[in-house]
Amino acid sequence: MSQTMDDDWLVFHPSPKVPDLTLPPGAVDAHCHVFGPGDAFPYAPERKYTPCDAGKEQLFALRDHLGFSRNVIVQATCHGRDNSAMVDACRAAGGLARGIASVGPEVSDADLADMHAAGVRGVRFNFVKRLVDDTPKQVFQDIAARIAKLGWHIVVYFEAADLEDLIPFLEGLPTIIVVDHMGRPDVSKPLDHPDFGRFLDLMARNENIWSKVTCPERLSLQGPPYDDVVPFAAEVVRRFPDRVLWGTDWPHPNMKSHMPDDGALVDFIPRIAPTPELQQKLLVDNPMRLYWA
Ligand code: 0GY
Repeated sequence: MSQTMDDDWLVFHPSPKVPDLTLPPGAVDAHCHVFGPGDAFPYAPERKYTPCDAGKEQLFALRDHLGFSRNVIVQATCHGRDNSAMVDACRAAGGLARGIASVGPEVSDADLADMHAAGVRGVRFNFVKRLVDDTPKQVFQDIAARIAKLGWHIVVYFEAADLEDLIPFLEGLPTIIVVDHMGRPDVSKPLDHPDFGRFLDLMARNENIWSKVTCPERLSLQGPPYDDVVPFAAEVVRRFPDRVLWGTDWPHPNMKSHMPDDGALVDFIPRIAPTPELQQKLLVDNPMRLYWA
């Protein structure tokens, strides 16, 4: 497969605004990625998309431009289980980044220890069919048992329609679980729709389940300024202020409708976390507890 980016690939915003919101000192962008660059870190043969290059220097420049102090870099599926670009970025960040890896059953204990030393603190289990091939649950359960011993946690990415079937699996996992993008609610449905209720109930029942209140640009049907996503994210923050994380999702893989301005995304935060106390938990206290304690 060619390493040239897909024809319909949207490249990240070239000059995001400086946010109107002044982020609290020590704020963490807790969901972002690096892509390659492909010359140094080739994309995986099994990938479902080929992105533009978006390397660590560009990520760190964005961090500084927006006013963040730290990053949590999530392994992107275009790199498969080759975590080297993400690990390289974590090492280069000098303690200012943590990582989330994708691993298979073949990963050795020595590899896990190396990743831990670089700053990796979790693995991602991905159930989104357009991004990955199916992995048997037993494989995930075996990985979960191994990484639990390192004090790592599990990030899960799934579509809202798949949550019902996943609940027994999720409730059986032994670590903290962080759900990407609120489980991708259908924001055309009302806030009290049973589908979103299922997700809120899952969080209410399980104190080890956290949520990223991320990706209004991905969930919105209306587009900027993402008014239709506000009630969903605000509800999760209101009900679970000590178990929410926020991130840019830079460089925004697979966006088709538009490319968000990352500074405008930061300005979305006060709409879902309206007080300084909530912003401090969302942006500093929660990610620091989970990733840097
Ligand atoms: C996200 C969302 C997406 C992609 C990935 O690893 C990935 O490829 O996470 C998506 O396409 O929805 O969280 O970045």
